[in-house]
Formats: sequence, structure tokens, C-alpha cells
Amino acid sequence: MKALVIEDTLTSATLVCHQLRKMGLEAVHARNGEAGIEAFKSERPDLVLLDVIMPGMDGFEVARRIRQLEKDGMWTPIIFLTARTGDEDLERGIEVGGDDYLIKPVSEIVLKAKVRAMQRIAQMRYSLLVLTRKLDEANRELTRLSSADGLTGIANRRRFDETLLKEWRRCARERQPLALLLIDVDFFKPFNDNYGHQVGDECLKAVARTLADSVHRSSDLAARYGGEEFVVILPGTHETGAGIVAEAMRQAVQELGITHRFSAAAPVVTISIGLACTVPQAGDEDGHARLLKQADEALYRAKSTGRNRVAI
Ligand code: GH3
Ligand code: MG
Ligand code: MG
Ligand code: MG
Ligand code: MG
Repeated sequence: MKALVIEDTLTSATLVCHQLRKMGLEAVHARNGEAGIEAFKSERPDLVLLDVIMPGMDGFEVARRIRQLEKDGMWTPIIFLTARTGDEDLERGIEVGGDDYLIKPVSEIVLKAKVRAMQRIAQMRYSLLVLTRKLDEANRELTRLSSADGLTGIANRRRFDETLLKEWRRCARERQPLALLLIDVDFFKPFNDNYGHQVGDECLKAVARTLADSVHRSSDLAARYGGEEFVVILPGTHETGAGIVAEAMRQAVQELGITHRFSAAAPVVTISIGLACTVPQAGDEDGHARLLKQADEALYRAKSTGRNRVAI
């Protein structure tokens, strides 16, 4: 453990450094505030003993600057050394970031006790910091897991529901259109029945990846709606633009070239897409459910008119 003593009176500094060394601490001395700040940066002490009255920068200012220098979660205990005993000095010292104070001349027993107490607090703070970081990390992982689909890794239904509501409200505020694509794999039951569930799963993963790769704006979202159905949210996109995205998706899935000898639509796996688009109205809180229903009806039309197509 290293202590930095910032003190302009040499006799006082020598005495405190001597006492600290006797306690087994390493002691570094700086003769004024400016030198103290520099030493704080270069020595990275575990404890600062800080004189209040010094020519140039006084102890209060030094404490204030040290607190500014400390990065996120970092904390170095500061004990003021003062010949003054006024309550306002103590109050001000704590206010600018100090933790305790010692009255000069410093008693060896009191110094020892206060250094111990500060060590204990520093240790506790450090443990708390480590714990907080682990908790943050676990929380991030939990959020990721609870919003991702287990099979395909893209957004799940839950994330879709949340995002649709959020984007619906945002588009209403900003008077922007909102487009939805409801997507269903064509003849997927015969695919599963003939090639097996495992191959079916691999197919769903490839389709999901292709859909997710086909959206480019940060507010776009491709999600698994359930089973072999997917849904895409395109905020701020008009019908024409959404039609272009949908057609590109349809083509990209076909171009994956996943053999499907049991499809009546094509010799490869294909998708049908239902498109719906509207400008959400403020206060129309059920509008997003209606939009989804419209997309579903459009999907039905895509299916009934031959599949492997986009319908509006
Ligand atoms: P359509 O062109 O009309 O959509 O025909 P379809 O055969 O795709 O329609 P249907 O809804 O009857 O079939 C969906 C199939 O998707 C049924 C089920 O076996 C399969 N399926 C749903 N979820 C999964 C999954 O997680 N993994 C696999 N391998 N298959 C799934
Ligand atoms: Mg002094
Ligand atoms: Mg289906
Ligand atoms: Mg179906
Ligand atoms: Mg299907």
C-alpha cells in the first residue's frame, strides 16, 4: 500500500512519512499542491494525506482536482492534515471530496487507526465495484437471452411485440409510415416430413439469417414469430420501399437453393410474404394489431395465389 503525503511544511511531512513507513506503508512526499497532483497521476497512491494550507494551490483545491481525475468507480481515500480545527474547515474538506481529517501534530495512534479504517473502506468499495460490474454483465446477458429466439438466434416474439409497440408510438409521434412483413415458409410441413426435423431446423436457421441480413436500418427488426413464420418491422418505410425489401428477401431465400422436392412452388425452399403499411395515428393504441391482421390477410393472398411471392 502506497501513501502520498502532500504537505509544504517539511518537519510535519517527515514525521508523517516516518510514521507511515513504520506501519509498513510506502510513503511518497510532494511539497505543494501542483506537485501533489502530478505525483497522484504518476504514483497511483492508495491513500492521500493532504495538508490544507499551502502556498499556491490549497488542499481543498487539490482534493477537488483529485476527485475529477478519478475514473469511473475509482476512489482514493483522502485524509486532510490540518492545524485548524474549525468546523467549517471540516465541512468544506468533506464537501470537496475528502474523507476524514487529522489535526496536526499528528498522533501516531490516531494516524494508524484512521489509515486502517480507510483501508477497510477502500477494500469494501472495491468489492462492491467488482460485484456491480458482474451484475451489469449478467443483466446484459439476461436481456440478450430473453429477447433472442433459441433456435435461430434472431429476435423472438417477445422482442417483436415490444418493438412493434415502441415503433408504432414513435412513428405516430414523428408522422412516419410503418411497414410490416409477415413471412411464412412454403410447404414446410412436407419438407419436415420428408427430410426430417433436424434438416427442418437447419433450414429455419438459414432462412432466419437471410431475413436478418436483408434489413439494414438500425430500427428495422427481423424476428421469428413462431414455428416457420417470421415477421419484419420496417419503421419509416413506405409501401414501395417495403415491397422492394420484401421482394429482395423472397429472392434471397430462393437463392439459398435449399432443395425441396416436395414443394409445389419451386424445387427449392421458398417463402410467401404479406405486406401491410400505414401511418400510425396518435392515440390509436390498437392500430398495430390491425396492421398485423392486414399483413396476415396479405400473406393469405400470397399463399392462395401460388406462394413464393409478395402480396399487399
Ligand atoms: P404453407 O405453404 O401453406 O405454409 O404450408 P406449410 O406446410 O408450410 O404449412 P403448415 O403450417 O401446415 O406447416 C408448418 C410446419 O412447420 C409444421 C411443423 O412441422 C413445422 N415447424 C414449425 N416449427 C418448427 C421448428 O421449430 N422446427 C422444425 N423443424 N419444424 C417446424
Ligand atoms: Mg501547510
Ligand atoms: Mg405457417
Ligand atoms: Mg400454415
Ligand atoms: Mg408454411
